[in-house]
Amino acid sequence: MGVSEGTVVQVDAKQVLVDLAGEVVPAALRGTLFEDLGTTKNPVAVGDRVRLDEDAEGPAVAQVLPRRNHLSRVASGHDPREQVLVANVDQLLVIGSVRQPGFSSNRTDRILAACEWHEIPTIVVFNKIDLAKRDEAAALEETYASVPVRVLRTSAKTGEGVEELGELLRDQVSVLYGPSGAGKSTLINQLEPGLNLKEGRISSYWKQGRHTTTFSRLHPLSMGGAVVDTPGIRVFRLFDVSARELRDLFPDIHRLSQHCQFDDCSHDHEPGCALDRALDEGLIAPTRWSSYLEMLDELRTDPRRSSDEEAP
Ligand SMILES: Nc1nc2c(ncn2[C@@H]2O[C@H](COP(=O)(O)OP(=O)(O)OP(=O)(O)O)[C@@H](O)[C@H]2O)c(=O)[nH]1
Ligand SMILES: [Mg+2]
Ligand SMILES: [Zn+2]
Repeated sequence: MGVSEGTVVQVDAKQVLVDLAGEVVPAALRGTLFEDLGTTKNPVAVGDRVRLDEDAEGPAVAQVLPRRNHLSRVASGHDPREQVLVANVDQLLVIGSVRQPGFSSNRTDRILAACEWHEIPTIVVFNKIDLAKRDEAAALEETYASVPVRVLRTSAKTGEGVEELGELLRDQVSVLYGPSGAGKSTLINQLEPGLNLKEGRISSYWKQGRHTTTFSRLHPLSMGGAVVDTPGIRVFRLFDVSARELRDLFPDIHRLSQHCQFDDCSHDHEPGCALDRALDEGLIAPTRWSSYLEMLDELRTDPRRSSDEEAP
C-alpha cells in the first residue's frame, strides 16, 4: 500500500476505518498517537484526514493531519477531558423531534453554543412534525429563527421537508446530532435508502429513544457530500469555555447585552440588566435564557476554570 491519505469514517476502541478514495480499510492506532494528548481524550475522530503507513501487521494511522474545524465536549461526568466528536465538517444539523421524545431546548441550546464556539454553521431541524400541534412547531421555530439560526420542519413519516433537507445536505459534509429517538438515522435512510441504517423504536412508557445508533459513522451520499450519523446524546457540556466567553455564544443574549448597565454584565444578578426587561417584553425566549443560566452556573463551578473566573 505504501503511504497514503484518507478520511476516518468510524472510530473503534483499537482501530479506525479509513476511506481511501472510496475503499474503506481498517487501520490500527499507533501508541505514539496517544502521547502528548494533554487534556484531550481521543487522538482521532470521525472526519479526520489521516496519513497511513504499513508495517508487517498491516495499515496503521501514522499521523492525523491538521483539522479545518472540530466539535468537542467534556468527555463525561467522570472524565473532564476534551472529547473530539467530529472533525472537518461544513455544517451541523441539530435534529430534535417535537414529540416522542419531546423537544429539548436545553440540549439544543448547548449544541448551538458549542457550534458557535467552534464556528460550525448550524441548522435546527424539527422532526416528527406529523406528531406536532400546529402552534407547537410555530413557537419553536420562532424561538430559533430569532437566535438567529436556520430552521427546518421535517417528517420522516410523511416526507414533509425531506427533499429540502436533501438540498441542504447536497455536496456538504454534515453531522446529524441530537437526542436518541429524534429520527436521525430514519431521515438519513430516507435520503439514502441503500445505507439501511438501523432505526429504533420509541419506548412506549418513556417516549424516549433506546440509543439504537451506537457509534458515529461518516456515510457518503450518492447526490454528493457525506453525512455523519451519530448516537443520541444524553448530556452535552462545553469544554474549556469560560463564563465570560459563554455570553457571546448566545447571539440573542449578546445582542441585548448592549443595553445592560454594566459592560461585563453576566445577566444573572446585576442591576440594570436588560435581559430581565427583554424577557417581560418577549424579546428573548425564556428557554434560551434558562439554558444560558444553567450553563453559566455549570462553567462557574467547573474546577478547571475556577482559577481564572473571579466570583463577581
Ligand atoms: N411519527 C414519526 N416517527 C418518526 C419520524 N422520524 C423517525 N420516526 C421514528 O422514530 C423512531 C426513532 O428513529 P431513529 O431514526 O432510530 O432515531 P435516532 O435519532 O437515530 O435515534 P438513536 O440512534 O437512538 O440516536 C423510529 O421508530 C422511527 O420510525 C417522523 O418524522 N415521524
Ligand atoms: Mg440512530
Ligand atoms: Zn445583563
